[in-house]
Amino acid sequence: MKVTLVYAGIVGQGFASAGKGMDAGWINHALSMLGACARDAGFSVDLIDLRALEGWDHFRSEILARKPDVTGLTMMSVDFNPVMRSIDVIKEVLPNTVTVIGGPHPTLALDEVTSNPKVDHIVVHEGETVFVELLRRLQNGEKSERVIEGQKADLDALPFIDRDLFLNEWRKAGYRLDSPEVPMGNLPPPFVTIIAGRGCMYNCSFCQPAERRLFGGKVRRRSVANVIQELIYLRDKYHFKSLLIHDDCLTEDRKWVLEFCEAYKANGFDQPFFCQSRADIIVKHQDLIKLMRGVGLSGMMIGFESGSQRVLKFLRKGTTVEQNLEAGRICHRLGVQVWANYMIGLPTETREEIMDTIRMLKEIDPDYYSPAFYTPHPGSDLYTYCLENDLSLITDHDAYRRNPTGLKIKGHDYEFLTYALEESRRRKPLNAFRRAARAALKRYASPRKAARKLRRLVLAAPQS
Ligand code: B12
Ligand code: SF4
Repeated sequence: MKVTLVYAGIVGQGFASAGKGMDAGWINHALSMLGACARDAGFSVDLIDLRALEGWDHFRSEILARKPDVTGLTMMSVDFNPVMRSIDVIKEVLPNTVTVIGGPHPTLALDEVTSNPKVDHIVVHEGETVFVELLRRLQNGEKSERVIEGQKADLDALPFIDRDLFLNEWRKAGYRLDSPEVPMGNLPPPFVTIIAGRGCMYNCSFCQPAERRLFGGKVRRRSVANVIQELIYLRDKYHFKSLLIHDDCLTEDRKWVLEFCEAYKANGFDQPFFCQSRADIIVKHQDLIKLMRGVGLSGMMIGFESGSQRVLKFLRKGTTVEQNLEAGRICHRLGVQVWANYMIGLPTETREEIMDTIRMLKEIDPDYYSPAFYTPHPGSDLYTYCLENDLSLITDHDAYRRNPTGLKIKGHDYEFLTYALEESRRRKPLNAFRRAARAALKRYASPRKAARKLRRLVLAAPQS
């Protein structure tokens, strides 16, 4: 039986975007995992990535060419429109092909997906076991429920995800990088993203309880040995030179991280890596961050969110403004790059509180700015708050992007938010000068570069 997975994440960069930044240059872990599971169970699997196609006509001809018996699509809330359009195309050209959808949106907003009769099966929660079971049933001509409840996977028992499903498609579309994914920040290629666990123990109101509903209340992490095995496989196969560990908050489990650092070094890895963390953890566990830095930690994506203590409390972030500032200082001191995630335009937020966030960013002086206009995401408590208070301005799923491209909720002035966004990214002159000086020093005065230059001069000198 032929299974074609379809990745329809084109709301950000559109068609023909494969390889453009993290939005279009990163693989989707859910489909790469489900593909590996189906392949291991003996099914023939391929993948269509809309980001590697020219448009809907191209998708139509790809579906016709591949003639799948079953298609599997993943859906975040923002992917709703392109996923549903893909389903329309699939049913139009191959009416007998079975369509299966899973992912965060079907799990968190099931009714919106069940209402489309062209969707044959919907998997909620984790899909590995039930997807393979569904394929077996379909192959045997057996019936299956329309809405299928997923099962928590034993993470160590799962196969490693199949990155080639994406990479091969991108290469067909002209992707030239010798890298499974497009590097973030200043990390060198080849670059890979990996996921070591599922779930998050924190309770931020703009996120939870969605994460708990997706993966359960308890964080599950793969064993260190299993993650290291995958890294060895990735080193052999792709010779990766950097990576991102994309867990929601890798540093929440100190014991795991300590064991990982030891094993990473012991197995000969020194590739720089990024991970996600929180300000309170960085402040409380400076020694851990130092240790991570010692084995390759290059940068951390930190959810600072706001420079107002009242707003942080409203968000149930569990951190303080002082911790945000201190976390920034610690990272700078240790040479860990700071990728600052923060939001403006939140419910109840005042202009003065937004200015507090701007002031905080100027103090933190991050290496990378990742601002968002607050966007109410289905499944979170703050989304419910926005609905109850008639605040949401979102009328189309395409707007479920946090990227600052338009107003998401009532009560804010778009012009002011746009100004605030620009201002939050303007460095203090002294910081800008320090950075420029450091970059120049690195460029022209690194001992290695100076030695290389000297060697070139010596070799070029006329021999007597
Ligand atoms: C990696 C990641 C990204 C990457 C995505 C790379 C990519 N190409 O996929 C990047 C950084 C680009 C990204 C961007 C965004 N992301 Co994101 N991202 C994540 C993150 C951290 C991990 C996702 C992941 O791979 N998880 C591991 C896999 C295995 O889990 P899974 O996807 O849920 O899949 C399992 C089940 O859902 C199910 N399943 C999923 N699909 C299917 C399909 C079938 C057929 C079946 C049977 C089962 C099934 O089975 C899978 C295995 O068990 C999650 C948080 C999280 N921890 O999951 C957020 C998350 C998915 N992102 C989120 C959001 C909001 C976004 C953005 C909208 C943010 C923005 N910039 O505005 C964008 C949208 C991108 C787009 N599609 O256009 C939200 C989604 C909320 C929602 N209601 O949809 C999450 C949950 C974070 C959060 N808590 O807010 N993201
Ligand atoms: S925002 Fe981050 S830390 Fe907070 S609950 Fe969500 S994943 Fe966890």
